[in-house]
Amino acid sequence: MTQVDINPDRLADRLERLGRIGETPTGMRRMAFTPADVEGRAYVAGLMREAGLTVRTDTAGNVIGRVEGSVPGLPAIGIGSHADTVPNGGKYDGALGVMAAIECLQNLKDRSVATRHPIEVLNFTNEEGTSFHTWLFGSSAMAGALRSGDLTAVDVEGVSLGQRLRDVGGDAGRIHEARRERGEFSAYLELHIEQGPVLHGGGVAIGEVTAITGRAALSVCVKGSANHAGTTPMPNRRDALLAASHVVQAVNAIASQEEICRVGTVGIARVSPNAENVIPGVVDLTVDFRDVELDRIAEAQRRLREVCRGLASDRGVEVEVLEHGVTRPTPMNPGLRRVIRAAAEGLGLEVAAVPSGAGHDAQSMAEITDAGMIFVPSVGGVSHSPDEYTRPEDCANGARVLLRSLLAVDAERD
Ligand code: HGY
Ligand code: MN
Ligand code: MN
Repeated sequence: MTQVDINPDRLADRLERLGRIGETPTGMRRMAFTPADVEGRAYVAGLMREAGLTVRTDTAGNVIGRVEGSVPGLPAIGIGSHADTVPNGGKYDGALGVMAAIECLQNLKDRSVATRHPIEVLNFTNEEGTSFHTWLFGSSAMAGALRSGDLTAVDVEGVSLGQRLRDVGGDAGRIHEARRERGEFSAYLELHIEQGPVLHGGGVAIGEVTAITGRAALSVCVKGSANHAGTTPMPNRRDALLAASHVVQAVNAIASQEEICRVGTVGIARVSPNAENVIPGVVDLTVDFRDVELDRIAEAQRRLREVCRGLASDRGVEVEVLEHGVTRPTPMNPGLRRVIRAAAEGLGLEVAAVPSGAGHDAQSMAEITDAGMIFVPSVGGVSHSPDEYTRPEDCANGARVLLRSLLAVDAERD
């Protein structure tokens, strides 16, 4: 078999070029459906074509590059990730998985190596869920796992996700056409930065992911009474932000003190009317609970609702808790974990089994095929920040393990 490797310099250069699309002084702002996202998609599609792939965009806006296999009728092997970022995010989250997947196919093409299976490189839409509470959007659509409200969710400008989809070549009216059936893929592999401290802290080169966390995404709306900050006596106030501050404390305590679930975060707080001389009338919060046990996520939600009921009666405010979606914890396929471990060891790289505290498109793909994930170290465990960094040699190691895993899966399956 022709010795196939990746080109580390080309991978690093292309990651850097993608990292300049949507780059701002405060970090990456290539959020889904923005002009930067559209530009990033065009760059990715061009590289897919250069790697000899036939490129299409499905009705969920997923950019899909495909090359046929040498054995007719085999299901595809999918590899990929996402190119959208969180606001003020980093250059590696998602981007590494997409760029490395293309790098693998570029090398197969350059060395005229044909795989038995068709290969599909997948760049999923709106993995981060920015603006719409709905994460893993494109991969959920592919897996037939969209939630009822996903397309009608509106952003702060009142524009629905369905309308934004048109900006990236999708079509909400035909979203069902993005669905792929079980059996269309033989396996899905995703390379991703760990986004946590384990690998870098332990000096370990590769992570083979054991399972991906579950998550509940909620919003809490606290309604009090807007009033004059100067003339309203303290006892007469229905201060929505004061009440909301107790919700923020409770979300933190549910995870850090009561240890009901592993982590709890309030990421967004919108105050209305948000004026320095007006007592806040309405506050909208987002709540993100995560754990590898679904019942602990459910218990965290129950506890939050209990706290909110207490606040409503004690502070004379209205509190509404809305669940946007619950994503189940997802174990990675044991056979693919073995393939990834063997690929890393075959390259002389130390490998550790690690859970994922972040969500990934692989957990959608696990609904319709066997899914496996490869992690590489995040320096200092930092992610979703402009300080997110993974060393070029670690990016190259990850891409090499992805390529070897892809070839192993191609050789041994079907
Ligand atoms: O939020 C997450 O875990 C992922 O980065 N979308
Ligand atoms: Mn990601
Ligand atoms: Mn992310």
